[in-house]
Amino acid sequence: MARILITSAIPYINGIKHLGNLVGSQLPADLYARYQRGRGNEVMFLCATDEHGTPAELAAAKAGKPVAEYCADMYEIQADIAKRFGMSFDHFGRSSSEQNKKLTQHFAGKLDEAGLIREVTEKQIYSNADGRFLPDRYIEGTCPNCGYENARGDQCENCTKQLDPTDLIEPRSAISGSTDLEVRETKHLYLRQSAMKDQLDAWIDSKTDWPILTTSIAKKWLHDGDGLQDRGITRDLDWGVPVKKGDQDWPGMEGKVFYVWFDAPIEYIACAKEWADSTGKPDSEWERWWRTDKGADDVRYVQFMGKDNVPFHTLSFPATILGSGEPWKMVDHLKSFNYLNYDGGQFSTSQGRGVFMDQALEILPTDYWRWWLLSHAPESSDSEFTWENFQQSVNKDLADVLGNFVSRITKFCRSKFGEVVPEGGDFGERENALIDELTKRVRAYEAHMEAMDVRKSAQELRAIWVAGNEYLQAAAPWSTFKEDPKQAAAQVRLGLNLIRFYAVLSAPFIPYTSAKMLSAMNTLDTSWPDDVAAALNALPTGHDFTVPDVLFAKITDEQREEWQAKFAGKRG
Ligand code: B3M
Ligand code: ZN
Repeated sequence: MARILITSAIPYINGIKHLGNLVGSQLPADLYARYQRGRGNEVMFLCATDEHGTPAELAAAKAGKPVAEYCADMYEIQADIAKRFGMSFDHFGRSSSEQNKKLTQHFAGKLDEAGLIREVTEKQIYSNADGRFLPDRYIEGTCPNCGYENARGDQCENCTKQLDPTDLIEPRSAISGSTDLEVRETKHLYLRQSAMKDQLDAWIDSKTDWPILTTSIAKKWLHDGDGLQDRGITRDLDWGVPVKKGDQDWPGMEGKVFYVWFDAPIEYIACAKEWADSTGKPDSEWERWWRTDKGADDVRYVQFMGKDNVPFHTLSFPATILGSGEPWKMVDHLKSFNYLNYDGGQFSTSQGRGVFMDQALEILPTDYWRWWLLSHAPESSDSEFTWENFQQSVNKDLADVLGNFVSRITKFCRSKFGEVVPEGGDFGERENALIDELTKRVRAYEAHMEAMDVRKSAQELRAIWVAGNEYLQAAAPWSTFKEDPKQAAAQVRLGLNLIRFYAVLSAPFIPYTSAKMLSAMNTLDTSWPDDVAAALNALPTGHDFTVPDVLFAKITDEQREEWQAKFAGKRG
């Protein structure tokens, strides 16, 4: 039994995620976790909310809540919606946890001991009225490029030009509107990534099986321009992990916190401790996943994320871990995704454009979305959600191919033999040909799943469903029944067994439907079809079943048009 550690990029706390976020991290990670558990491997699947930094502060201010309260509320909402999307996390943690605070401070202390932190004095904008330094996005003013009056200090939303706060004409505080701003000196900590460049470069070079999308991004940051830069890891904010070295104060850093991207990946580790603590397990239980000196040397660690997160996971976080000099488990495989676009444009959280996780489930069950998103995952390039494509894929793949198969065979059996697996003759040539084809396809499906080729896995699974349909069409038990009821019974027995077989294979993609199929077939046997012929004999003659309700309703043209119109504008 292999041991597999899986993390998904941890979603920002500032609101419910859209489907583009979901398909780039949590959903494929869940697919992989479910598949590996299905194969009998030991899995630890972790995710959390990313709760620090300016996005959290701004969102809380907008919601009119203290930031800690906002995060606690939003955590519950995100945990609930992830659960309803079928995310099978072993633990869904919070980067604001006590465990993460301690571990983040611990790493900072170790990095400092190793001489990998330097202090830098910088100039930053201070607001006298607010009594605080303002991060870039807390400063607003007129864009020098297009004249837009509400440009932010980091970027103008109107013309997209990247800005420095000092570029803005008539800068003001986004918190109070005050123009009483001045430039002040402030001290920050920098992680000396440049000193670790060769070590990181060698580490990336050793990852020969990583997707090009992943390594090319890492290599670009290592070698383009002046090469890998040192990174500021502290901020002048109230909300975050207070800057300390271990449990010691850090002179001169009072009132400052670590940068959100410093503590967020550390939460992958802290989350495992949260899991152990919350379930009353000793530290050895989480350490066997994360400490190579405590059993994690035989763990395979896989990360899932969107491409914009890759630099942090290939460089900054590894620099933190390597720099600590401690035996932490490092990532073995990093699966990254391109972007999913929405109907001719981009999904956008700030503009409320596209379909968000909560809205999706208001109109259709989880598995419809899981199937479409995974079978169209933006792997080799960006991909696009359109309502036409969604309708077509649901109606064809799910309703016509899988749903129809299940409905036809169960109803036919009920009408001729009752709701019980009939006694029939032996399998003939047609059945053996099907078993051969399915064996080849299942092996291909396993290979794609192992390789995390999400789209190819979906295509293969669909082909496996199609093969059963084609068999049923050709064998036509409804015709066979007239001349040879015994042969028809054998065909039906095979068909009913195919339902269980499909339920097991399809569970990583469509877990809720898979559970319905297993329950209709009245079985708890979810064993993986290592031997396809044996798997198609799992339900014996005389085994009871029930005809399930329709598994997938087709999306009508009216529904499609209604949703298209409903989701065309901004989220309300
Ligand atoms: N929260 C960005 C994102 O949600 C960030 C990921 C952190 S992973 C440690 O895309
Ligand atoms: Zn502008």
